[in-house]
Amino acid sequence: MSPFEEVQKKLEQLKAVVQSGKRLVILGHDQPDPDGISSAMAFTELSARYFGVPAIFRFAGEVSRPENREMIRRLRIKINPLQKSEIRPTDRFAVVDCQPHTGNLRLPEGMEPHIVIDHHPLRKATKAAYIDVRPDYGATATIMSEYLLAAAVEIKTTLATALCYGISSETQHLGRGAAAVDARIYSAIFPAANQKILSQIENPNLPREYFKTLNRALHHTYVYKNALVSTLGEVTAPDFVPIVADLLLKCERISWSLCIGRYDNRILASVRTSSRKANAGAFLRSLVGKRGTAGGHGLLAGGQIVCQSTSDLSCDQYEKDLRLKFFKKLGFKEGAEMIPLLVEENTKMV
Ligand SMILES: [Mn+2]
Repeated sequence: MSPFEEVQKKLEQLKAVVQSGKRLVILGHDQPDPDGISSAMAFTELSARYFGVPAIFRFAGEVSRPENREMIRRLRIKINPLQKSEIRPTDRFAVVDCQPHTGNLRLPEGMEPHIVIDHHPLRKATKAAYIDVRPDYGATATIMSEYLLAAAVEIKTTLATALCYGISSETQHLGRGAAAVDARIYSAIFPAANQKILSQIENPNLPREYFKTLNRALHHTYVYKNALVSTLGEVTAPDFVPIVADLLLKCERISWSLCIGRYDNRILASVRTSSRKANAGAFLRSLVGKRGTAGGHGLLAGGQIVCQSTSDLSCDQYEKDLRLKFFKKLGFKEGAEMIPLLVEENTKMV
């Protein structure tokens, strides 16, 4: 019995949907990350080689994490937004590594995807002819790699390198949220990857703005018990928000971090936790409420609130509310004090 018997059945169902169109258009979430990018690349290959249907992938927003920029540069990956003019009536649409109507995916107006492949928990609003959502997988890149392996499509060096980085960055080297299947699939494709490029991607040069933002972050971080909040103000790239949230979670005795930044008339928020029982996605959605959107999974989440302008006073209020709600949900009592990360004496949060 083939280890991929289940996946082969899925391939048959997926084939019918892909082949009902003349071309497959694959879309990933905004501010594309390695998991989304490599998943889209894998699907493009699967569609062209196994289903015989040409495919393209498109992403909105920019790639700003230094590692991710290094990835698209070293592997020569082209990231472009979907233009209305390039859509054809015979296209089929697939969404990878996210789900529609979650606020981090720009779909053409009125468009519902035909295919959704993701590892975030299934959302009620998600509807498509083909849905493969596996929240027990650490990365969508693992799901897509499994399809390629089951279809016996050769995984060439560039794609293997992208998928390895997709899986490893999403799971912090097969730790965070990873399952046995992630390690198994990673091991299967790792020999085909370019290990030197993988290492270069993981250790990129960092722009000066990174250090400036970090400086600001450290000076605006407040701790209460096992939780901390960092407020960045305006950032020059949206990815600084999750970068800082990741970094500050490494602080000893901290198991929850929230980072807030402002970019393009939006408040961006990232939550990280090391608590295995937590559901960071639902947690951040409850913080943001009806004012914005948020999504994620157990240990990490991202969200946004659109403001008229980020210099708007209501923007300050939203940020204050987010910080207070975050601490309150984690047991903060009125009148207790939040302590700045960098100084010893108790100074009230501003
Ligand atoms: Mn992912």
